[in-house]
Amino acid sequence: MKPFFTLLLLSLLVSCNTIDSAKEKSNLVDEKTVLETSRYLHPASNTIRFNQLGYFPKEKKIATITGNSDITSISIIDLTTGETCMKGQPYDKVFFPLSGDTIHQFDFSGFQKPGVYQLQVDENRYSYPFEIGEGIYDSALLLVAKSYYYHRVGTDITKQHGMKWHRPAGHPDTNVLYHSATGKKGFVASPGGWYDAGDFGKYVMNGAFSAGQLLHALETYPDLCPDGSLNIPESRNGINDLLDEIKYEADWIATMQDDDGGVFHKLTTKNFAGAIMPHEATEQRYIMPKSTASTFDFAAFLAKMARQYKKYDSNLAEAWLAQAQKAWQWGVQNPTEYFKNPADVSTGEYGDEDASQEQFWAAAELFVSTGEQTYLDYLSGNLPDLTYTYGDGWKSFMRYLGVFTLLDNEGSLPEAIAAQLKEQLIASADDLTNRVQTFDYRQGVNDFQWGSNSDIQNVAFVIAEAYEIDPKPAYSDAVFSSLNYLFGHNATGYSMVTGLGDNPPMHIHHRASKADGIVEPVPGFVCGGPNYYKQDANDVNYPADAPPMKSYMDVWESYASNEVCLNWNSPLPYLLMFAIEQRK
Ligand code: G3I
Ligand code: 9MR
Repeated sequence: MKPFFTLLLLSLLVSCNTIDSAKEKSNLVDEKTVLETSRYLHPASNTIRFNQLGYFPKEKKIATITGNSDITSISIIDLTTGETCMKGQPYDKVFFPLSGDTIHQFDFSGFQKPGVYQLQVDENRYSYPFEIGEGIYDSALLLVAKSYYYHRVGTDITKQHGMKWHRPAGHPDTNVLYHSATGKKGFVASPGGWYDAGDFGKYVMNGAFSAGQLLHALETYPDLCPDGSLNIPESRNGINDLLDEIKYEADWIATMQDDDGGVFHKLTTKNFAGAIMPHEATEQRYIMPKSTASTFDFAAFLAKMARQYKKYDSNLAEAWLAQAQKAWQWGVQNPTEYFKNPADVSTGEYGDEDASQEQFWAAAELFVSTGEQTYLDYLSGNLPDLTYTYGDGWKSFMRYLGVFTLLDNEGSLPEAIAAQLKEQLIASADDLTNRVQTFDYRQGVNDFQWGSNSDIQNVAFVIAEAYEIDPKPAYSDAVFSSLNYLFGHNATGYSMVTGLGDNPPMHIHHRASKADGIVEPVPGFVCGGPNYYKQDANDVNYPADAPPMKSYMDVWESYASNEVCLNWNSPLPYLLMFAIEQRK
């Protein structure tokens, strides 16, 4: 019975902590909230798939049970009493093309009583335990937002803030060499910021884009990661913790601008390091050439950041805004500086031969921050297409961010533009909601590319934004079912976030997690997810003829499906905040 009480205590701890209590919240971001897996009343089979974090009482609840054999009955067992509290029957068997599985589904939406349960399928198959309650996402939000702290470059991850994942500082980046392809010589300091992913590179495009998604969460839900909630070094400095964390990236990004206004694409070694700790990776790092896309992303992010930060430090906010305007001018004068790795460089390329989405985002943020006509003129003549294409992420999702910013400041827009943007956003959300309702596990993706988990979330992000304009229940259902996918209602049976759920990834492609000698990976990271194109150089033993949704392996070697990355985490705080606000 012991694990069982632990579970009860844990759920009490989670549900008793209200979102407005920053003090209590900070206690949640510690080891007690993660990797709590020894809590089954009956041994669980992971052939029963659902959201391993649980469900809000009134949410739609669908479990998917894989396997060919017929199922006659399914019950819900209350883990506090051991008693069966609901008995039902699944729908008829069907075949799921994306996963290649035959499945039954069980709809228990009608069951709304808060508590902790296991599903029992026929005589002796049991699910993982799951919770029904209003607090299911509270600690998850904090853990996921906190993950950026672990990416910090050039500072010790302390025991106080990093818990068992504390580690020495890596990469001071005080002596970074200009790569010869920049046309510049000598060393420069460009310290701080976040590591991009499982590798140690710092890439402006992805950093600025990810920080932009996080800032959008903060702008929309300013109270959900308040000061003191994340247990980071700046906690209790009077500034929202999520904003403090984003500033750590902004301070680095601001160093990446050349004197002429253009922005260097990335700061990396020439080749990826081995599986070593950050402080052991001491190869020379380089500033790589400028690019148009990075320059516009930089402009957008710093212009957005300036608005958020001005009430805390107006001088800094003004300096960022001036940098953003200078970057804009360079981008306009250099519209086709597309980045390609120099011949001696093989780190991530983040190549993008269409900077129009970055430019649109920059124009939107600059317009709202300055009110200047130039930016409105650009926007008016360049409204983007909002049809979602898989792979829309670091390369092109930022056009939506521009639209969200404009619609959040609708009053300063000409009416015709606001109307057109709304119409397009609703059309896009309708299309995406339809995809969610059609595909196997009710996720918005059927083409699983590198980082498919970010596609799953970005689809939901668009739908959640449309809900702000037109609160259709189908939209919120689609957001919830995307979260269900992410936390375990999917063909792999994994919750896709380290430290969350009963079956999270344990062997992510993340160098510190691989090299630190700690069994549990750094928590709060979303892994890339199924990738049908399986571009791993190494031998990864994907399941035989892995269908799209099963092209995932929880092994270090699979960087094409199991790496972690800034932009795969960055939609999640927003989605969890959306869900938390909808929980009643
Ligand atoms: O757009 C095409 C699509 O049309 C085609 O159907 C599909 C399958 O061939 O491929 C699509 O392009 C893929 C693209 O991602 C967008 O999904 C490329 O094949 C694929 O190679 C590319 O992967 C990128 C990967 O780097 C390799 O360059 C990922 O988007 C990108 O997120 C990832 O980023 C890396 C950084 O470079 C380094 N740091 C880690 C980070 C995460 O892995
Ligand atoms: O570890 C690298 C990862 O961060 C990148 O996203 C990925 C794709 O560019 O490449 C990984 O590095 C691998 C390299 O490309 C090929 N040899 C094996 C490396 C990982 O062990």
